[in-house]
Amino acid sequence: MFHSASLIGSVAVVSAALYLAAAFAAPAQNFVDIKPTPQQVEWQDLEFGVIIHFGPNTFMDREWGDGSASPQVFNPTEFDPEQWMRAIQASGAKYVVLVAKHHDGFCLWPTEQTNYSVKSSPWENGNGDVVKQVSDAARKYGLKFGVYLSPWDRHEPRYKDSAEYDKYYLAELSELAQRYGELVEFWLDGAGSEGHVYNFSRIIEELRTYQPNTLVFADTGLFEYGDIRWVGNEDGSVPYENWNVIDRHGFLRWRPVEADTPLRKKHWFWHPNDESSVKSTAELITTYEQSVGRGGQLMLGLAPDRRGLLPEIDAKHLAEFGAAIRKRYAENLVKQHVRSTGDAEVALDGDPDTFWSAPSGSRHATLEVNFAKPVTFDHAMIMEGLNDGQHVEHFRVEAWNGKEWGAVTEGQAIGHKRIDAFAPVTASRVRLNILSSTAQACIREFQLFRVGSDAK
Ligand code: FUL
Repeated sequence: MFHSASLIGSVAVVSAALYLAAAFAAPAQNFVDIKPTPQQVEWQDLEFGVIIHFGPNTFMDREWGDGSASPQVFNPTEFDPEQWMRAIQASGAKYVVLVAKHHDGFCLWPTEQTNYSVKSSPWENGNGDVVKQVSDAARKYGLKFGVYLSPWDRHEPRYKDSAEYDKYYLAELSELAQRYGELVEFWLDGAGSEGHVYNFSRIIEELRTYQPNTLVFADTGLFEYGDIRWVGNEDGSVPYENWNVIDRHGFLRWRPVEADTPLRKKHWFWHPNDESSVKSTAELITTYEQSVGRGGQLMLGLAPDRRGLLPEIDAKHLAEFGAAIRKRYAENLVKQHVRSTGDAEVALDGDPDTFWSAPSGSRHATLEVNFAKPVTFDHAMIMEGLNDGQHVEHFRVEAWNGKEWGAVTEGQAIGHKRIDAFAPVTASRVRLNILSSTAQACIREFQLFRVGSDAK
């Protein structure tokens, strides 16, 4: 009988190697395979939210409190979050994130984890709960609610000990996750945390226990497996072609971008004599078009004052901004097109809940719109259906000049919403030319507008 110890040995080595290769091989991934969760789809449809900063800093003319402020300073005299919500609703925002604890460590709810909270303040004799009142007011006005809980804590002595602080932070988060109803977003802020180690996997697991649908916002460097990513600046602007899928260490993940910026330039908290820094309607429209209009989410920072009210001027600017956006995109010229029997009609009906799919398996497609009389337009708004992933990689809007198609605007990513501005064009045939897509394109809406003289 032929027997070779060395042959048996080599077979064993080869099988072990194959076993290890199979066990450790990462699944092959491609951009086109990555899809959003239902929660992300719903969240991206919200488009615009606000983040509210209010606390001891408001009373001390500070942006970053060092944690030494006495709780006695927190004493709003006319606290009325419903007044905030009326202004927020008028702006067109769909959700509210409240800073429940900023870097100074002061908690706006009566937490059981520390006395450094509203419990120790004179406001409502220490019996008030800002988080409760704000969440109730938001829901009353049809706005979704979320929280920001600063990891960096300049007051809490346990901050020095990572493991002890993790327990403290986890306990705070559990209270927020269990007491205030459904949270749409949890904002993890990386400021001040350089060099500190947190067990975010554990912390987020705890959050998910109580809030399976909450989306976690974080800088990709702070928490790798967040659901939403920070745009990378505080200008409220997406400065790049916006792809929803990003790569973290070779793993692709759907992680849409949120672009945050304060209503008052550079200030997240309220400061006295700062009215001139409230952004104008024109500035806010630019911000909107550079965030929502680039497939991102706009997160506008609001700051109630020492009365506990949104200053009248801030409320006025919010209302004017909301009205200006509604007016600007009220008259979709595509609605005047000559209808056909084609299935593309659903992308031209003004209804983002219906969508057109390019022919199955196609990598290139066109969507044409015909008008009985020429129309003049200077803005195009396109929405890509993202449920199956972000597919469009190169597109043009083109107009027919009687002889040939000419480019009106051109780009790469479309994503949730893309708004392009250009010099006025007059034409009776216009098309969306999808030059390249990784799988068949899905278009929810193709709209055209004549915005007028302030078109960029
Ligand atoms: C930053 C913070 O340091 C600011 O104070 C503010 O809260 C902003 C929204 O995030 O990282």
